[in-house]
Amino acid sequence: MYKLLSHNDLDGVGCGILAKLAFGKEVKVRYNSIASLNREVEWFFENEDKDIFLIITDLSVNEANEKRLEAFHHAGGKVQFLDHHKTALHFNEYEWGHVVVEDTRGNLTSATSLFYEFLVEHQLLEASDAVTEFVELVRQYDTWEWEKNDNQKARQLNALFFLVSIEEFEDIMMERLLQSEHFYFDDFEKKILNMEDDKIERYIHRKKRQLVQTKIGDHFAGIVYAESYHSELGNELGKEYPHLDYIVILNIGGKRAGFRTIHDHVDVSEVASRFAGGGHAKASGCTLTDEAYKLFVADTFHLEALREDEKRNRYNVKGSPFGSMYENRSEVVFLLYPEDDHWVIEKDREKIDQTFSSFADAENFLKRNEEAWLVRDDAFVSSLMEKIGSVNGVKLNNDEKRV
Ligand SMILES: [Mn+2]
Repeated sequence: MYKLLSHNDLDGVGCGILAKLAFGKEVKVRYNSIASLNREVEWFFENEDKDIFLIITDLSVNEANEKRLEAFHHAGGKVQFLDHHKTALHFNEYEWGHVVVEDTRGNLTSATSLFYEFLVEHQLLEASDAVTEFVELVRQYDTWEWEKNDNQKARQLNALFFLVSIEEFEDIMMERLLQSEHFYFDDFEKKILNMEDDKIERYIHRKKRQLVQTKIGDHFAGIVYAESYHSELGNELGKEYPHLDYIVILNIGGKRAGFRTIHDHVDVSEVASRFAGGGHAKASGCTLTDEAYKLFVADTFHLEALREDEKRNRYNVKGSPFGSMYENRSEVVFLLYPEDDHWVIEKDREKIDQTFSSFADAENFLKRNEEAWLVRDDAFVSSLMEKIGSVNGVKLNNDEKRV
Protein backbone atom coordinates (compact mmCIF):
# COMPACT_ATOMS: atom_id res chain seq x y z
CA MET A 1 0.00 0.00 0.00
CA TYR A 2 0.99 3.56 -0.69
CA LYS A 3 -0.07 6.83 0.86
CA LEU A 4 0.46 10.11 -0.93
CA LEU A 5 0.27 13.42 0.89
CA SER A 6 0.32 16.26 -1.58
CA HIS A 7 -0.55 19.92 -2.05
CA ASN A 8 -4.11 20.93 -2.95
CA ASP A 9 -3.10 22.99 -6.00
CA LEU A 10 -2.80 21.86 -9.64
CA ASP A 11 0.79 20.65 -9.22
CA GLY A 12 -0.06 18.76 -6.04
CA VAL A 13 -3.14 17.18 -7.57
CA GLY A 14 -1.11 16.33 -10.68
CA CYS A 15 0.95 14.11 -8.35
CA GLY A 16 -2.24 12.51 -7.04
CA ILE A 17 -3.40 11.71 -10.56
CA LEU A 18 -0.06 10.11 -11.40
CA ALA A 19 -0.15 8.09 -8.16
CA LYS A 20 -3.61 6.77 -9.04
CA LEU A 21 -2.50 5.93 -12.56
CA ALA A 22 0.51 4.05 -11.17
CA PHE A 23 -0.95 2.34 -8.10
CA GLY A 24 -4.71 2.24 -8.76
CA LYS A 25 -6.55 1.09 -5.63
CA GLU A 26 -3.25 0.51 -3.85
CA VAL A 27 -2.84 4.19 -3.00
CA LYS A 28 -4.60 6.54 -0.62
CA VAL A 29 -4.23 10.18 -1.63
CA ARG A 30 -4.78 13.15 0.66
CA TYR A 31 -4.49 16.75 -0.51
CA ASN A 32 -3.40 19.38 1.96
CA SER A 33 -2.97 23.08 2.40
CA ILE A 34 0.49 24.20 3.51
CA ALA A 35 -0.86 24.42 7.07
CA SER A 36 -2.61 21.04 7.28
CA LEU A 37 0.21 18.79 6.02
CA ASN A 38 1.93 18.49 9.39
CA ARG A 39 -1.25 17.27 11.08
CA GLU A 40 -1.63 14.66 8.33
CA VAL A 41 1.94 13.43 8.84
CA GLU A 42 1.38 13.18 12.60
CA TRP A 43 -1.86 11.31 11.96
CA PHE A 44 0.03 8.89 9.71
CA PHE A 45 2.52 8.06 12.45
CA GLU A 46 -0.18 7.67 15.09
CA ASN A 47 -2.71 5.65 13.13
CA GLU A 48 -1.45 4.12 9.91
CA ASP A 49 0.12 0.75 9.26
CA LYS A 50 3.91 1.11 9.22
CA ASP A 51 4.21 -1.05 6.09
CA ILE A 52 2.64 1.70 4.01
CA PHE A 53 5.00 3.50 1.65
CA LEU A 54 4.61 7.19 2.50
CA ILE A 55 5.14 9.69 -0.32
CA ILE A 56 5.04 13.45 0.25
CA THR A 57 4.99 15.79 -2.76
CA ASP A 58 4.97 19.55 -3.34
CA LEU A 59 4.89 20.48 0.37
CA SER A 60 7.40 20.68 3.21
CA VAL A 61 7.05 19.28 6.70
CA ASN A 62 8.13 21.05 9.89
CA GLU A 63 11.22 20.16 11.90
CA ALA A 64 9.43 17.79 14.29
CA ASN A 65 8.02 15.80 11.37
CA GLU A 66 11.35 15.93 9.56
CA LYS A 67 12.83 14.09 12.58
CA ARG A 68 9.92 11.64 12.69
CA LEU A 69 10.40 10.83 9.00
CA GLU A 70 14.11 10.27 9.47
CA ALA A 71 13.49 7.99 12.47
CA PHE A 72 10.82 6.13 10.46
CA HIS A 73 13.30 5.67 7.63
CA HIS A 74 15.99 4.45 10.04
CA ALA A 75 13.61 1.90 11.47
CA GLY A 76 13.07 0.47 7.99
CA GLY A 77 9.98 2.49 7.01
CA LYS A 78 9.47 3.39 3.38
CA VAL A 79 9.26 7.10 2.73
CA GLN A 80 9.91 9.37 -0.26
CA PHE A 81 9.86 13.16 -0.17
CA LEU A 82 9.71 14.97 -3.55
CA ASP A 83 9.68 18.72 -3.89
CA HIS A 84 10.86 21.56 -6.10
CA HIS A 85 10.71 24.50 -3.67
CA LYS A 86 13.98 26.24 -2.94
CA THR A 87 13.03 26.46 0.73
CA ALA A 88 13.00 22.62 0.91
CA LEU A 89 16.52 22.03 -0.47
CA HIS A 90 17.87 20.90 2.92
CA PHE A 91 15.76 17.71 2.62
CA ASN A 92 18.36 16.51 0.10
CA GLU A 93 20.54 15.64 3.13
CA TYR A 94 18.24 12.67 3.73
CA GLU A 95 18.26 9.46 1.76
CA TRP A 96 14.50 9.77 1.37
CA GLY A 97 14.61 13.42 0.24
CA HIS A 98 14.70 14.47 -3.42
CA VAL A 99 14.44 18.20 -4.03
CA VAL A 100 15.26 19.63 -7.46
CA VAL A 101 14.50 23.23 -8.39
CA GLU A 102 16.05 23.14 -11.86
CA ASP A 103 16.82 20.02 -13.89
CA THR A 104 20.03 19.26 -15.78
CA ARG A 105 18.68 20.87 -18.98
CA GLY A 106 18.07 24.10 -17.08
CA ASN A 107 14.27 23.71 -16.91
CA LEU A 108 12.45 24.60 -13.73
CA THR A 109 10.83 21.53 -12.23
CA SER A 110 7.43 20.94 -10.63
CA ALA A 111 6.39 18.29 -8.14
CA THR A 112 4.36 16.56 -10.88
CA SER A 113 7.34 16.46 -13.28
CA LEU A 114 9.64 15.12 -10.54
CA PHE A 115 7.12 12.49 -9.46
CA TYR A 116 6.54 11.41 -13.08
CA GLU A 117 10.28 10.97 -13.53
CA PHE A 118 10.46 9.04 -10.27
CA LEU A 119 7.59 6.69 -11.22
CA VAL A 120 8.93 6.01 -14.71
CA GLU A 121 12.48 5.50 -13.45
CA HIS A 122 11.31 2.97 -10.85
CA GLN A 123 9.11 1.27 -13.44
CA LEU A 124 5.99 2.02 -11.47
CA LEU A 125 4.35 3.80 -14.38
CA GLU A 126 4.76 3.52 -18.12
CA ALA A 127 5.39 6.80 -19.93
CA SER A 128 2.81 7.78 -22.57
CA ASP A 129 2.37 10.79 -24.85
CA ALA A 130 -0.86 11.93 -23.20
CA VAL A 131 0.62 11.74 -19.67
CA THR A 132 3.88 13.40 -20.77
CA GLU A 133 1.86 16.26 -22.32
CA PHE A 134 -0.29 16.62 -19.19
CA VAL A 135 2.78 16.66 -16.92
CA GLU A 136 4.43 19.31 -19.08
CA LEU A 137 1.30 21.53 -18.93
CA VAL A 138 1.28 21.28 -15.14
CA ARG A 139 5.02 22.03 -14.99
CA GLN A 140 4.70 25.05 -17.25
CA TYR A 141 1.79 26.37 -15.23
CA ASP A 142 3.41 25.83 -11.84
CA THR A 143 6.72 27.42 -12.87
CA TRP A 144 4.95 30.20 -14.79
CA GLU A 145 6.94 29.18 -17.87
CA TRP A 146 3.66 29.08 -19.80
CA GLU A 147 3.66 32.83 -19.92
CA LYS A 148 6.99 33.14 -21.67
CA ASN A 149 5.86 30.41 -24.11
CA ASP A 150 2.32 31.83 -24.34
CA ASN A 151 1.08 28.34 -23.52
CA GLN A 152 -2.65 29.06 -23.11
CA LYS A 153 -3.42 25.37 -22.70
CA ALA A 154 -1.36 25.28 -19.50
CA ARG A 155 -3.14 28.34 -18.14
CA GLN A 156 -6.53 26.88 -19.05
CA LEU A 157 -5.72 23.56 -17.40
CA ASN A 158 -5.34 25.44 -14.14
CA ALA A 159 -8.56 27.38 -14.79
CA LEU A 160 -10.42 24.10 -15.33
CA PHE A 161 -8.90 22.77 -12.12
CA PHE A 162 -10.57 25.62 -10.22
CA LEU A 163 -13.91 25.28 -12.03
CA VAL A 164 -14.61 21.75 -10.85
CA SER A 165 -14.04 19.87 -7.58
CA ILE A 166 -10.73 18.06 -7.06
CA GLU A 167 -12.52 14.69 -7.30
CA GLU A 168 -14.17 15.63 -10.61
CA PHE A 169 -10.88 16.94 -11.96
CA GLU A 170 -9.14 13.69 -11.04
CA ASP A 171 -11.86 11.64 -12.75
CA ILE A 172 -11.86 13.69 -15.96
CA MET A 173 -8.07 13.70 -16.23
CA MET A 174 -7.60 10.01 -15.40
CA GLU A 175 -10.10 9.01 -18.04
CA ARG A 176 -8.54 11.24 -20.66
CA LEU A 177 -4.97 10.18 -19.87
CA LEU A 178 -5.92 6.51 -20.03
CA GLN A 179 -8.03 6.67 -23.17
CA SER A 180 -6.52 9.29 -25.47
CA GLU A 181 -3.32 9.34 -27.37
CA HIS A 182 -2.92 13.06 -26.75
CA PHE A 183 -4.05 15.50 -24.13
CA TYR A 184 -6.95 17.79 -25.15
CA PHE A 185 -9.94 19.80 -23.91
CA ASP A 186 -13.37 18.81 -25.20
CA ASP A 187 -15.82 21.32 -26.75
CA PHE A 188 -17.78 21.91 -23.55
CA GLU A 189 -14.61 22.53 -21.58
CA LYS A 190 -13.40 24.94 -24.25
CA LYS A 191 -16.65 26.86 -24.01
CA ILE A 192 -16.63 27.27 -20.22
CA LEU A 193 -12.92 28.10 -20.31
CA ASN A 194 -13.63 30.99 -22.67
CA MET A 195 -16.37 32.27 -20.37
CA GLU A 196 -13.98 31.99 -17.45
CA ASP A 197 -11.33 33.98 -19.35
CA ASP A 198 -13.78 36.87 -19.82
CA LYS A 199 -14.68 36.79 -16.15
CA ILE A 200 -11.03 36.89 -15.04
CA GLU A 201 -10.34 39.81 -17.36
CA ARG A 202 -13.14 41.88 -15.79
CA TYR A 203 -11.97 40.94 -12.27
CA ILE A 204 -8.38 41.97 -12.96
CA HIS A 205 -9.58 45.22 -14.51
CA ARG A 206 -11.33 46.10 -11.22
CA LYS A 207 -8.36 45.08 -9.08
CA LYS A 208 -5.97 47.31 -11.07
CA ARG A 209 -7.88 50.26 -9.64
CA GLN A 210 -7.67 49.07 -6.02
CA LEU A 211 -3.91 48.62 -5.67
CA VAL A 212 -2.10 50.76 -3.07
CA GLN A 213 1.63 51.35 -2.93
CA THR A 214 3.86 51.17 0.12
CA LYS A 215 7.55 50.94 0.95
CA ILE A 216 8.67 47.90 2.92
CA GLY A 217 12.37 47.84 3.75
CA ASP A 218 14.22 48.56 0.51
CA HIS A 219 11.31 47.39 -1.62
CA PHE A 220 8.23 49.02 -3.05
CA ALA A 221 5.20 46.78 -2.82
CA GLY A 222 1.71 46.98 -4.26
CA ILE A 223 -1.08 45.73 -2.00
CA VAL A 224 -4.47 44.44 -3.10
CA TYR A 225 -7.30 42.42 -1.53
CA ALA A 226 -8.40 39.35 -3.45
CA GLU A 227 -9.74 35.90 -2.71
CA SER A 228 -9.22 34.37 -6.16
CA TYR A 229 -7.05 34.35 -9.28
CA HIS A 230 -3.87 35.14 -7.36
CA SER A 231 -1.43 34.03 -10.05
CA GLU A 232 -3.19 35.93 -12.81
CA LEU A 233 -3.52 39.00 -10.60
CA GLY A 234 0.11 38.94 -9.48
CA ASN A 235 1.20 38.79 -13.07
CA GLU A 236 -1.15 41.42 -14.52
CA LEU A 237 -0.68 43.88 -11.65
CA GLY A 238 3.08 43.38 -11.85
CA LYS A 239 3.04 44.27 -15.53
CA GLU A 240 0.70 47.24 -15.05
CA TYR A 241 2.92 48.66 -12.30
CA PRO A 242 6.47 47.48 -13.11
CA HIS A 243 7.99 50.08 -10.76
CA LEU A 244 6.77 47.90 -7.87
CA ASP A 245 9.19 45.20 -6.72
CA TYR A 246 6.40 42.81 -5.80
CA ILE A 247 2.64 42.50 -5.30
CA VAL A 248 1.05 41.48 -2.00
CA ILE A 249 -2.34 39.80 -2.37
CA LEU A 250 -4.32 39.73 0.85
CA ASN A 251 -6.90 37.05 1.44
CA ILE A 252 -8.47 38.31 4.65
CA GLY A 253 -10.99 35.47 4.90
CA GLY A 254 -8.16 32.94 4.64
CA LYS A 255 -5.93 35.08 6.90
CA ARG A 256 -3.15 34.79 4.34
CA ALA A 257 -0.87 36.98 2.25
CA GLY A 258 0.47 35.94 -1.15
CA PHE A 259 3.55 37.51 -2.72
CA ARG A 260 4.16 37.67 -6.47
CA THR A 261 6.83 39.30 -8.58
CA ILE A 262 7.58 39.55 -12.29
CA HIS A 263 11.12 40.77 -11.59
CA ASP A 264 14.33 38.76 -11.41
CA HIS A 265 15.96 41.11 -8.90
CA VAL A 266 13.43 40.21 -6.19
CA ASP A 267 13.03 36.85 -4.44
CA VAL A 268 9.60 36.78 -2.81
CA SER A 269 10.35 33.50 -1.00
CA GLU A 270 12.73 35.65 1.07
CA VAL A 271 9.97 38.18 1.71
CA ALA A 272 7.61 35.41 2.85
CA SER A 273 10.25 33.77 5.05
CA ARG A 274 10.43 36.98 7.09
CA PHE A 275 6.88 36.16 8.17
CA ALA A 276 7.46 32.41 8.61
CA GLY A 277 6.10 31.64 5.14
CA GLY A 278 7.76 30.20 2.05
CA GLY A 279 7.53 29.39 -1.64
CA HIS A 280 9.35 30.27 -4.84
CA ALA A 281 11.36 33.24 -6.03
CA LYS A 282 8.38 34.45 -8.08
CA ALA A 283 5.46 33.29 -5.93
CA SER A 284 5.22 32.74 -2.18
CA GLY A 285 2.90 33.18 0.76
CA CYS A 286 2.54 33.41 4.51
CA THR A 287 -0.10 33.44 7.21
CA LEU A 288 -1.18 36.88 8.38
CA THR A 289 0.62 36.98 11.71
CA ASP A 290 0.13 40.02 13.95
CA GLU A 291 3.25 41.55 12.44
CA ALA A 292 2.21 40.85 8.84
CA TYR A 293 -1.33 42.09 9.56
CA LYS A 294 -0.03 45.38 10.94
CA LEU A 295 2.41 45.92 8.08
CA PHE A 296 0.20 44.94 5.14
CA VAL A 297 -3.33 45.67 6.39
CA ALA A 298 -3.48 48.13 9.31
CA ASP A 299 -0.67 50.41 8.08
CA THR A 300 -1.91 50.60 4.49
CA PHE A 301 -5.71 50.61 4.80
CA HIS A 302 -5.97 54.42 4.64
CA LEU A 303 -3.86 54.70 1.46
CA GLU A 304 -5.38 55.83 -1.81
CA ALA A 305 -5.17 53.50 -4.80
CA LEU A 306 -2.67 54.05 -7.60
CA ARG A 307 -3.99 55.49 -10.86
CA GLU A 308 -3.40 53.58 -14.08
CA ASP A 309 -1.48 55.20 -16.93
CA GLU A 310 -3.64 56.40 -19.80
CA LYS A 311 -3.28 53.86 -22.59
CA ARG A 312 -5.25 55.32 -25.49
CA ASN A 313 -2.97 58.32 -26.08
CA ARG A 314 -1.50 59.23 -29.45
CA TYR A 315 0.73 62.10 -28.33
CA ASN A 316 1.44 61.70 -24.63
CA VAL A 317 3.20 58.36 -24.86
CA LYS A 318 6.01 56.85 -22.80
CA GLY A 319 9.59 57.52 -23.87
CA SER A 320 8.63 60.17 -26.41
CA PRO A 321 11.51 62.51 -27.42
CA PHE A 322 9.02 65.40 -27.04
CA GLY A 323 8.36 64.47 -23.43
CA SER A 324 5.85 62.40 -21.49
CA MET A 325 3.54 64.14 -19.06
CA TYR A 326 2.53 62.77 -15.65
CA GLU A 327 0.50 64.04 -12.75
CA ASN A 328 0.19 63.11 -9.07
CA ARG A 329 -2.73 63.31 -6.66
CA SER A 330 -1.76 66.85 -5.57
CA GLU A 331 -2.11 67.92 -9.23
CA VAL A 332 1.63 68.44 -9.55
CA VAL A 333 2.63 68.02 -13.21
CA PHE A 334 5.82 66.23 -14.30
CA LEU A 335 7.48 66.11 -17.70
CA LEU A 336 10.03 63.43 -18.59
CA TYR A 337 12.24 64.03 -21.60
CA PRO A 338 15.69 63.22 -23.01
CA GLU A 339 18.43 65.83 -22.81
CA ASP A 340 21.91 65.14 -24.20
CA ASP A 341 22.62 61.52 -23.22
CA HIS A 342 20.29 61.24 -20.25
CA TRP A 343 16.68 61.70 -19.15
CA VAL A 344 15.44 64.52 -16.95
CA ILE A 345 12.32 65.16 -14.90
CA GLU A 346 10.65 68.54 -14.75
CA LYS A 347 8.46 69.06 -11.70
CA ASP A 348 6.06 71.99 -12.10
CA ARG A 349 8.35 73.25 -14.92
CA GLU A 350 11.47 73.15 -12.72
CA LYS A 351 14.09 70.52 -13.51
CA ILE A 352 14.95 68.29 -10.55
CA ASP A 353 18.67 67.75 -9.80
CA GLN A 354 18.77 64.03 -10.45
CA THR A 355 19.20 62.71 -14.01
CA PHE A 356 18.57 59.19 -15.34
CA SER A 357 20.26 56.93 -17.85
CA SER A 358 16.99 55.70 -19.37
CA PHE A 359 13.33 56.61 -19.63
CA ALA A 360 12.43 53.53 -17.57
CA ASP A 361 14.72 54.65 -14.73
CA ALA A 362 13.23 58.13 -14.72
CA GLU A 363 9.68 56.77 -14.74
CA ASN A 364 10.54 54.30 -11.95
CA PHE A 365 11.82 57.13 -9.81
CA LEU A 366 8.73 59.22 -10.51
CA LYS A 367 6.25 56.47 -9.79
CA ARG A 368 8.02 55.31 -6.65
CA ASN A 369 8.33 58.77 -5.17
CA GLU A 370 5.28 60.59 -6.51
CA GLU A 371 2.77 57.84 -7.42
CA ALA A 372 2.22 59.78 -10.65
CA TRP A 373 0.40 58.51 -13.76
CA LEU A 374 0.61 59.26 -17.47
CA VAL A 375 -2.10 61.84 -18.18
CA ARG A 376 -4.57 61.85 -21.06
CA ASP A 377 -3.75 63.43 -24.40
CA ASP A 378 -6.12 66.39 -23.90
CA ALA A 379 -4.34 67.45 -20.67
CA PHE A 380 -0.98 67.08 -22.42
CA VAL A 381 -2.05 69.07 -25.49
CA SER A 382 -3.64 71.90 -23.51
CA SER A 383 -0.51 72.21 -21.40
CA LEU A 384 1.58 72.45 -24.59
CA MET A 385 -0.77 75.13 -25.96
CA GLU A 386 -0.39 77.10 -22.73
CA LYS A 387 3.38 76.86 -22.98
CA ILE A 388 3.41 78.03 -26.61
CA GLY A 389 0.97 80.79 -25.71
CA SER A 390 3.19 82.13 -22.94
CA VAL A 391 6.31 81.95 -25.15
CA ASN A 392 4.51 83.94 -27.87
CA GLY A 393 3.31 86.41 -25.23
CA VAL A 394 6.89 87.10 -24.12
CA LYS A 395 8.04 87.60 -27.72
CA LEU A 396 5.25 90.07 -28.42
CA ASN A 397 6.16 92.10 -25.36
CA ASN A 398 9.80 92.25 -26.44
CA ASP A 399 8.81 93.39 -29.95
CA GLU A 400 6.63 96.09 -28.47
CA LYS A 401 9.53 97.33 -26.34
CA ARG A 402 11.78 97.58 -29.38
CA VAL A 403 9.31 99.71 -31.28
MN1 LIG B 1 4.42 22.97 -7.03
